[in-house]
Parts: sequence; structure tokens; C-alpha cells
Amino acid sequence: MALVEVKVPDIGDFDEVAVIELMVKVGDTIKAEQSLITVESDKAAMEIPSSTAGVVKEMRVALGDKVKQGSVVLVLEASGAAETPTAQALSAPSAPLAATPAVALVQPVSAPADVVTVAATVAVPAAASLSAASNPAHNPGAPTLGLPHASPSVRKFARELGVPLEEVKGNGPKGRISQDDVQAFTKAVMAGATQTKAQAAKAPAGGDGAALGLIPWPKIDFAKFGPIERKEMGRIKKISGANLLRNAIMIPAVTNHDDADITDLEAFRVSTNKENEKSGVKVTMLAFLIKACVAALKKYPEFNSSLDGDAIVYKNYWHIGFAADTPNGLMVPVIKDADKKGILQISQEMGELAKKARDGKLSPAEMSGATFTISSLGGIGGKYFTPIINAPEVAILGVCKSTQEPVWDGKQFVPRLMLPLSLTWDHRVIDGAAAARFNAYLGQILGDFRRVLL
Ligand code: CAO
Repeated sequence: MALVEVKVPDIGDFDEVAVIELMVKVGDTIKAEQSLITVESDKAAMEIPSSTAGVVKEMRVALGDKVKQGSVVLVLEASGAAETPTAQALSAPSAPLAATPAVALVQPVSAPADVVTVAATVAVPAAASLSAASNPAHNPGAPTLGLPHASPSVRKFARELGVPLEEVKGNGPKGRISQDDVQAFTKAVMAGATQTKAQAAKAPAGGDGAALGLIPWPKIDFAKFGPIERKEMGRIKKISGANLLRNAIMIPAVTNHDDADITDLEAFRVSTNKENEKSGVKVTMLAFLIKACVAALKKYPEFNSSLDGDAIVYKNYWHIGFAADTPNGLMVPVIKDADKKGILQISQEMGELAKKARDGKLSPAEMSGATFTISSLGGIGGKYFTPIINAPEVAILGVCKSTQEPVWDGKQFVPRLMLPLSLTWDHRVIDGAAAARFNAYLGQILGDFRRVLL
């Protein structure tokens, strides 16, 4: 087997270019036309391929080295006969993202007299475009031999945006990063679908606890104990998970539990639905809860506020979010201006928004602007729970399933339909006494809805 030196070919106008990527290492078996290194000038990046198959015996360049035409890239033990000796000069690409043809010169070491030059042109196709939603561009754990594989113009583009190129997943040939990849990564970060390593280190939501000084998350090989199935989390779960973790950690939250007597309200709701059977709109308990919460929020405006630095922003609008369980995960559509709407309209809107949520058709506008949120598990069951505040809101009401309970009326126990309420509030903005008053007032309204008129 002949040993051959693979040399840098004619690289056109460039005297010296930097080696920015080593794509092979000693011991690798190289196929014909496989790229060996990437070199970069101030205008273009080029791959230097070999047209001869063989095994790499020695690397003669390292990352950061400057090379020029004739520099030996590596020594190869050729596994086949050298190909037709033709030389081809390398021309720099005319556009930054255009194909980058490159050639390598292969020279047998053992027989200098038989110097051959072998042409091997590799055309790198223009980068594929990428949608952030369909193919997340984040690639934090990708192994890199050196610098990320991208052209100078893409590097410049990433630098200008402050994008850490080493975290971007390249979708071009051999993982080459294109401008589209950088844009997709940026979009994904802006949409909250992913985080850069720097963000993850700063934000507890994305870290494994190290940023909080906690011991690392346990890494366990569950398969050691029994059969397992691993499934990646969906996009919505990932986004809501990061938000929930931030909100759970950053908000000093307290939950007050209480019960509301909804015996009369439920009877009214059932009779209203009987009367309106033909209208197609079903009046829900949640619609009454939304209306009752608006009344309580008006009476206790700090519950309808947000923290902004050292200031509390009181909102003079009442947009109520409600948690909806969907096949893709938790979503929170918002009933806008709930104070201006009647129970029938709220019920109808809620039905439409809940359907859209389940069908994955909610628009961002339909999920934004909430000033307070209700999470109702009433249709499912349970007694009380501790909902997590949906920042930047400062409170959330959790509702569970109403049950008939014996209630003392002063003379005897009577059966009453009791609704369990769980109010979680931000202790930076709200005091415990205010929370107890809020719940008590809510209970009074739900017990006798005429109080809303007072
Ligand atoms: N007590 C007893 N019964 C209740 C009730 C309550 N508090 N609330 C609703 N119900 C009844 C309804 O009357 C209905 O009964 P009928 O079919 O006999 O009329 C049944 O439960 C189903 O109601 P529903 O859940 O379909 O409707 P809803 O208006 O109460 O809720 C929605 C709509 C979108 C909030 C709900 O479907 C949902 O997704 N809930 C889950 C929310 C969630 O996941 N929260 C947790 C967030 S934290 O992870």
C-alpha cells in the first residue's frame, strides 16, 4: 500500500487560509471524495476533500494552522490506485451560501517521482431551509471537532445576532450551518422553545439545579430495574414546563383553601341550561366562576396586578385565563374583557376557545393578556390543589369538584353542594389577610350571585 501526502490545492486568490475544522483523525478510513478539513479565508470557507480512499496515518495540520497551496494536510495509506491525475484550481464561491467547490492534491510519499495530482471536486449544496417549529435548531450537545462548520458570512451573521454558533444545529451537508439555521435557532430562542447554554446557566428554568447551587439531577439507568420506553416531550410541554419551573421557583407563593356553597348557583345553572337547551350554548360553572372572580378582582385590585421592578402595575381591564387540558399539554386561552360579558357569552367563548386549544388552533393573541387565571379540575375530581401562578400575574384560582357535604346551619346539619377553592397568591404583592378576604368574598358571591350587583 502506498503512502500518499494529501496537499492543499490551488486555492485561488488566497495566500494563506486558516484551518477551522478537522473532519478526520488518525486511524479513520477515508472514502474517496470525503472532506478532510475545512479552511477559511476572510471571504469563504472551503472543504478540502480527498479523491482517494485510504486510512489516515498522520495528520499534518491542526486547528488554527495557516495553510497554503501545497501544504500537506495528512498522510494516507491508499487503499486503491490513484485516480486520473488532473489538477483543478479552487475558486472561491461567489456568494456566501453558494456551493463551495474544493479540490485536494494527492501525492504519493514513497515515490516522489510519481507525483500525481488528483482532482476531486465536492460541491456543497445551498443550505436547506428550516422551520423552527418543525425542526428545532438547537444542538447544545453536538460533538464538535473544533469550530462550528459554517462560512465566514454565516459566522459574521451569527456574531452580529449574538448567536452561539457552536449550539446551532447545521442542516447542510455534514452538519454545515447555514444562515437559515442561525435564523431558525434565533426564532426558537425568541419563542422560548429553546435556550442558549448561557441562558440556561442563568435561568433556573432551563438548568439542572447547578445554577441554583443544588446537587445535580439524578441520572439513573431505569432500564436496569425493568423495561422502559423513552419519549421526547412535546414542544408545548417543554415551553410550559420551563415557565412553570421559573414561576414555582421565583414566586414566593402561598395557597389558601376554602369552600364555597354553590347549592343555589348549581340549581340555577341546571335550570338555565334546561331553558336554553335549544340555544346550543351550555352554561358552565366555570363561566360563573369567571364572573365571580372579576367581581372579587375589582374589590381587591392587587389580585389583578403585576410586579414591574419595585412597582405594582394595577390593570383596569379584566382578562381571565382558564387552563385547558389538551392532548398536547396545558394551554391557557383568555376571555378578554370578562367584566363586559354575560354568563352566556362567556360560556360560548369558553367552549370555542377550549375546542381551539384541543385542536391546537389557538392564536398567540388568544393566549395573551390575562390578568388572572382559573384552573378548574372540577369536571375531573379532586379536593384541593396548589396551582402555580402564571407570571406575570400575581394570583391564580384552582377549583376542584363540588360535592354534597353536611353543613351546620345553626340548628342542624344540612346537605349543601360545596365547591373547593384553592387560591395561590404572590406574597410579594398580596398579604395573607387579603387572600383570605378574597376567598371569603368569592365564596359569598358564589353563594348568592345577587351580590355581584351590589
Ligand atoms: N364540580 C363538579 N362538577 C363540575 C365542576 C365542578 N367544579 N366543574 C365542571 N363540572 C362538571 C360539568 O358540569 C360537566 O358535567 P355535565 O357534563 O354533566 O354537565 C363536567 O364536569 C365536565 O365539565 P368540563 O370540564 O368539560 O367543562 P368545564 O367548563 O368545567 O371546563 C375546561 C372546561 C376547558 C376548563 C376543562 O375541560 C379542562 O380542560 N379542565 C382541566 C384544566 C386543567 O388541566 N387544570 C390543571 C392545570 S394545572 O396542571
